[in-house]
Amino acid sequence: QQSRAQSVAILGAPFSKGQKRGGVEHGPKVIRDAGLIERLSSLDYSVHDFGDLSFHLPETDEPHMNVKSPRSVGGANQKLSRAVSRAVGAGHTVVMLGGDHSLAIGSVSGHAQQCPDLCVIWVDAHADINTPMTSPSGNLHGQPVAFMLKELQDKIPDIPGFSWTKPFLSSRDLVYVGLRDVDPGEHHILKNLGIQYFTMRDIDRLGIQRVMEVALDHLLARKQRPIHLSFDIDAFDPSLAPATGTPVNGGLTYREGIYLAEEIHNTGLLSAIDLVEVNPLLGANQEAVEATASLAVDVIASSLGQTREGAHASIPTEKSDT
Ligand code: EXY
Ligand code: MN
Ligand code: MN
Repeated sequence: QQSRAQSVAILGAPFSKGQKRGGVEHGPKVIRDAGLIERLSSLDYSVHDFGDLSFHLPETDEPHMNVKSPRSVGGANQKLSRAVSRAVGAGHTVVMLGGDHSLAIGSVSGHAQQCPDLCVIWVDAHADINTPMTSPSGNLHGQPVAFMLKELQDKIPDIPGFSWTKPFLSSRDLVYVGLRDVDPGEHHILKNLGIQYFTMRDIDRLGIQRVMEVALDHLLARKQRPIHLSFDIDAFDPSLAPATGTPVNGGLTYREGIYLAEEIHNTGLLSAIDLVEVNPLLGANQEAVEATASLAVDVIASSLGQTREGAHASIPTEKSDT
């Protein structure tokens, strides 16, 4: 049914300066420790683990207006953008392990350099679409989408560390799933730009099956195009993903999250995944951390073709068989 890319590139991005809580830079390690490489290898991919990027952080990084750690976030994303672009250009499906969600600026922009017609599915409790003006916190992990959208170009001031980037995504090529904590300024942007989004309430009403059908139709009906899945682990209910920095009650169930991932795989168009905001220092205990990391692995594996019905190696077709 679907054509599978032959190779997956794993890129670790141990970075936390898009928010205040330490520990999210250890996300790549705990996700690997939960068995990511083995799981993807067993799906028949050739897995290229490029290890972790090393980010050189400036010694001082004063806030610019309200924006915190702008040079650190800008510089890390510039480096990540180049790495993702290179990996996509080399023919890999890219799996970027965060780190906080500000990393999507680099990840999606690097992907877009190779695939200018890509679309984005943003799975998150939060919309991450504050501009530096609307942000209540100044944390850049609540703002990455604003830096991507062409329609918000005028709303983004010059910020130190960000001169390399310019907006590349149309708001109609973005869909959200899982929202339940949206700031007033973000809600205004979502409505004003007519962005397609599905809150947890929409999932309650329609079911995840219908939500994914409409979401994928919105992105793909006009044209088949590469998909960038930006998956924030806090989209899941905190009972399933406790080890994360900004948990919000009432999130995705395990089955909703896996169904979503399976449907994205079934398009045959997935080209890059971000898996972000796993913070091993925030779990109540080791068990909570391992559950969160294992959930991250399940989402990535399902997005890349792991099925609940099982699978077997392809059998040579016999001419007389129908
Ligand atoms: N909307 C809030 C802010 O902008 O500060 C919270 C953002 C949390 C972002 C998390 C990672 O998705
Ligand atoms: Mn997020
Ligand atoms: Mn979030």
